[in-house]
Amino acid sequence: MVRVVGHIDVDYFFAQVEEVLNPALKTKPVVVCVYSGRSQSSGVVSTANYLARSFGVSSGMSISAAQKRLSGKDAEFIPMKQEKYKPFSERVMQIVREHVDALEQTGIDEAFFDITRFCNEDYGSARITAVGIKNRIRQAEGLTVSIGIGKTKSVAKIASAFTKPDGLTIIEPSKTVDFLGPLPVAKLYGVGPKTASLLESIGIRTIGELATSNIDDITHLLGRKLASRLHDAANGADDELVVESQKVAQFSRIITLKKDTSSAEEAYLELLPAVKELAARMDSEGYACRTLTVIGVLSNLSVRTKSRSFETPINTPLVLSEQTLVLLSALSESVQAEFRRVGVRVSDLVDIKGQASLNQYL
Ligand code: DGT
Ligand code: CA
Ligand code: CA
Repeated sequence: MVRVVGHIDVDYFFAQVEEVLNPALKTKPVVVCVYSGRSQSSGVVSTANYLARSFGVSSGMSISAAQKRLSGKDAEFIPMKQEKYKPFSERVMQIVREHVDALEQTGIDEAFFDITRFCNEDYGSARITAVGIKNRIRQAEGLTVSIGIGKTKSVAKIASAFTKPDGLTIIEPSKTVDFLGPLPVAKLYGVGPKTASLLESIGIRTIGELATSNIDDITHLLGRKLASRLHDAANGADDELVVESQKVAQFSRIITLKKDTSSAEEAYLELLPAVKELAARMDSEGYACRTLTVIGVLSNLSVRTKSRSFETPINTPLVLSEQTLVLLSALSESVQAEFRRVGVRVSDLVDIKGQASLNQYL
C-alpha cells in the first residue's frame, strides 16, 4: 500500500483572521501582539502578515523592535485575542475533516490528515482533493492555507512549509528521497538545534547525508530509538500513522467518475461499490449511522454536499444505497452542474456492538 498523507497549516493565522475581520488591513503591515502590560509597548510579536514580514518582523520578536522596523509604514499593531481565532480554527478543521479519512490536529492552525483510501492511493486524486480543500476554506472562511502531501508524516510536514503562503507541494512517493536529500537535517520533525549540532559534529548536515549515514555512528551519538526513527524519516521510510484526534465520528468514501456527468443515476451506479464497502465496514465495526451525506465534487472542483438525518440509525447496504440515490438526485437537482467525483459519508454513528441483532434497525 502507498500511503497518501497530508499536512495543512493556515498561513499567518492570527494576522490573517484579523484581515478577514477587517479587510481594510489587507494592504497594510499587520502585527498581532501579546502585550505584557508593563509599559505601553512591552511584549512580543505573536505573528505578522507577509507584508510586515517583508520588513523583517517575525514571531517572538519584541514589539518595540517590530515598531522600529515598521516606522512610517502605516502598520497596524493588534492585541492577540485567542477567542477570535479559535472559531476559525474549528471551522477550518471541520472542512478538512469532510475531505479525509483521518485527521490529527497538532496545533491551533495545523493538522496531519490521511487520504489514502479517499484517493484510492492515487496522487492525481490527492492533488484534486487538496485543491478542493484549499478552495473550500477560501470560499467559506476567506483564509489561505498551505498543504503538503507525501507518503509519510515527515514528508507531508516538510512539504507544507516548502511553499508558503497559499502553497501546495505534492511529493510523489518515487521523488521522496530526491526531495528530502538536499534539505538541512533541522527540517526533519524531531531534530532540534541540539540534535542538529550533534549530527553536524560527525559531518551530517543534510537529510540526504543522514539517510546514507552508518546507523551505528548515529546510534552512538543519539541513542538507538532516536537514531532509528530519524534514519527512517531521512529515507522517507517512517511509518508513523495519522492518529484521529477525535473519537471516530464518521466514515467516508469518495470516487472519481469515469467521466463527468450530471446524471444522478450514472453517478450512483459508479458509487454503489463504495456504499457497499462503507456498509460492510460499519457492520464489521458495529456501527449504524444517524446521518448520511453525499458529496459532489463539480467539474470546477468546488465541493457540494447534501445530508439527511434518520431518527432510527441505518446500516444495511440496501437502505444506505437507496438513501444515497435519493440524496444524489436532490444534490444533482440543486447544483445543475456536472459531477467529477462523488462520495458518501456516514456520521452521528451509534455503537450497536453490544446489541443482540441489527434487525431492530431495519
Ligand atoms: P505561517 O504558518 O508561517 O504562515 O505563519 P503563522 O503565523 O500561522 O505561524 P505558525 O503556524 O507557526 O503559528 C500559528 C499561530 O500561532 C500564529 O498565527 C500565532 C501563534 N504563534 C506562533 N508563534 C508564536 C509565538 O512565538 N508567540 C505567540 N504568542 N504566538 C505565536
Ligand atoms: Ca501557520
Ligand atoms: Ca502552525
